[in-house]
Amino acid sequence: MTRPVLLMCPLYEPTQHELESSWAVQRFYQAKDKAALLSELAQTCEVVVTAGGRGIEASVLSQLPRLKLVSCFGVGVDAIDLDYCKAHGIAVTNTPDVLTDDVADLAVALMLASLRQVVAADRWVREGRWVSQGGLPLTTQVRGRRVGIVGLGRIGHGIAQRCEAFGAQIAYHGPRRKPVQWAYHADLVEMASWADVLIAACPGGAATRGIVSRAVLEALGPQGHFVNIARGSVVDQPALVQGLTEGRLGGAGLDVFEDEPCVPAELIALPHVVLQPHHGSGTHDTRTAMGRLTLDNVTAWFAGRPLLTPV
Ligand code: 8YV
Repeated sequence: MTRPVLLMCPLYEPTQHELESSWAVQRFYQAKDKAALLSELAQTCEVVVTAGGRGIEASVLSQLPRLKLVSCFGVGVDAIDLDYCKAHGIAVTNTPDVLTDDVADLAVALMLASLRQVVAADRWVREGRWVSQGGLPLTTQVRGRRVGIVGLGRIGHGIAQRCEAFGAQIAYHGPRRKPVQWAYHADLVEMASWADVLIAACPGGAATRGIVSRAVLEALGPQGHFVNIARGSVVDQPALVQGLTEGRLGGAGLDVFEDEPCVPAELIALPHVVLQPHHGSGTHDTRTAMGRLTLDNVTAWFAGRPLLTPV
């Protein structure tokens, strides 16, 4: 109970409860005087816990000269200043694997929702249009569609397997070819020209910022659908909004945005876009498993044992 832990943001409630029962947790996000809290912890705080969306920036890290571990509740560590951590010998852990299935499931759900207009069809029934106007205008089949996956990591791989089960054709883009049966495209514009559906599943951060560019979206074209379960930063969001508004892109299913939780009003107004509040990993099962890993990494560090999932 004596070891201090700085908590950057609220966590899944049972995880936070266990963290706060085990260690002397200080809630950064509720501190009125953040500078005073950091200076109080400067000589004692060795562990920070944060989440994927919040991360931790160099201006906070630099106030904690004794820091040894940042344990992240989430697989994406793009909001953590990894360069600073590396340069100062601070270990970073995340929660890979345990969320792969849920995030891949949501990607496929968004693809189906976009192609089959699941959300618009729900509105059609609720608004009485089935009675007044008849059936929904016809939609697009998944079987046989060409699905291009941006980033064939664990989650991208899970998406590819699921799409294959739906009878889609699969290709992928990433920094390097992998030993898989699916077609590799080194050029993302080229893959987007081939694809009917483009699914972003790559990590966020500087290396992928804006890779789904205006040119990529143009190549996907007016019949194309874009799905994003990665990070808002990987797509040129103004170009995405413009493409969807002007009918130069067919549809989209989006779980992540540039400036969460703010979603551009233009996207909210578009009936053929399916929007989700960044909850790819948002099931009790997965959040419980993510919490377990986050806590076990902290415990391991305090006990002097090897970290479970170092980045
Ligand atoms: C969030 C995610 O971390 O794992 C990631 O990278 O984007 C999510 O799982 C989650 O919302 C917890 O904040």
